[in-house]
Amino acid sequence: MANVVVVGAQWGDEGKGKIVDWLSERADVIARFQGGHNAGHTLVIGNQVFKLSLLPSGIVRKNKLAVIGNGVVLDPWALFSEIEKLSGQGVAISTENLVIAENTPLILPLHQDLDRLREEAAGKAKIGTTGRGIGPAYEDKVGRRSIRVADLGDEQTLDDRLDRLLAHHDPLRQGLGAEPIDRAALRAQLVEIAPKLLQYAQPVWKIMADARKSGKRILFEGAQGSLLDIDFGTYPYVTSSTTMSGAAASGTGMGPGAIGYVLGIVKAYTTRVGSGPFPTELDDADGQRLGERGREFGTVTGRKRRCGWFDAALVRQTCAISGVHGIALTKLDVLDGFETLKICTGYTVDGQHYDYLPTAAALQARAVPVYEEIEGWTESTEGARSWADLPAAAVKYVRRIEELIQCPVALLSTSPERDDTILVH
Ligand code: 2SA
Ligand code: MG
Repeated sequence: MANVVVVGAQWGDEGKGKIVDWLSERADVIARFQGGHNAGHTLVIGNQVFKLSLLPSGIVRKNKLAVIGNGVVLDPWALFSEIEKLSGQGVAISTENLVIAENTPLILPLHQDLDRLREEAAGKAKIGTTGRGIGPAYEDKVGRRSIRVADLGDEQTLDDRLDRLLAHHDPLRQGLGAEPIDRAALRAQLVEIAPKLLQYAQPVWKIMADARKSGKRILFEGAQGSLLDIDFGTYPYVTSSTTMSGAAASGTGMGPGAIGYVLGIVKAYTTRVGSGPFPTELDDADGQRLGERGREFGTVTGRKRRCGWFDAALVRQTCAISGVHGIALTKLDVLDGFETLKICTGYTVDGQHYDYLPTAAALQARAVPVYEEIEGWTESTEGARSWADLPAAAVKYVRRIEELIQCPVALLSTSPERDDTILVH
């Protein structure tokens, strides 16, 4: 198996968790390279359900190395509460199976404050963030004032970093009507958590290089989705990291040649959480039905997801940008029983046809989807384990998606159970 990057090809919640878990059985190293605890991956293994936010999905398997790369923003308190929760479910986490890049920037309580304060102040223009402090933490990284994992090892460095950080945050908070930071309390919290966190800190780039040299198989686990990418997503209604496959290399400290195969995870319809454009969104009974049958609620925040028809134009676009070699199509069973299905093939904006979603917000707002109708099926596809188990109309739907997105379906997932996965090619 080549080193694989898994990315969500839509707005997240495509069902990456299950596929990553399926692949992690075949990998030695499983790495997160972007995002933070805004991700929500649900794994169903036998009768156990694991909900992960920050830790790579491979952590639930024995004899795998889970890696948190420098491209992630890390909330140490969220990390330890997740570790605790998992250990309560029988998953042992130690320095044997988890390493964290020393140069990973931290998410602090002040980032969560700012995230929340800004969203409140924005009113109707809010992004609809997960409130985890992701955006403010990345701003500080790029603004060169983050506290990074390694900084916790020396109190003088920590003090210097705090000076710089608070010089920026205190006035910002003041402008939003919040109290200045209690520096002593924050410092004490950091000093307290430092030894716990530092035991996991490693030069991850070196571990990755060694893993590669010794022929270990690496799985890069993307979080969120391509349309939430900071550059290529529906800006500004995006997350603050690069969610495209290219970030796997820079987010762990490897060259682009380390990536052998890019697997895009694609849901058989479309969902999005939070605000922003969504051309194929359905406000009717069909949308309601997709949400109910698909149990479309956020893993992290429990928010109801917006639902709509499959948008082939958008997926064609994200597959191109991430260099997707093949897709895993998930949740096909949610479409069981629809008489007719629609697939968006492009858009019309002011009478002009587009085979992609234009970048300008004003054009996006006026984009009217062009639909192709396709016959539905009445049979259940839930739990199908081979191509032959699928009704002909479902096969036709899948094949049409492949044609439209110009990318082959490599895996088909027909239920949250890991064994209900069909290997197509
Ligand atoms: P943020 O918090 O700054 O990253 O939010 C910015 C936008 O990115 C969206 N976003 C997500 N969308 C779907 N799923 C995400 N993760 C959780 C999950 C979500 C949950 O996988 O279930 O539990 O609600 C995720 N993370 C970020 C977010 O909705 C904003 O549109
Ligand atoms: Mg999710």
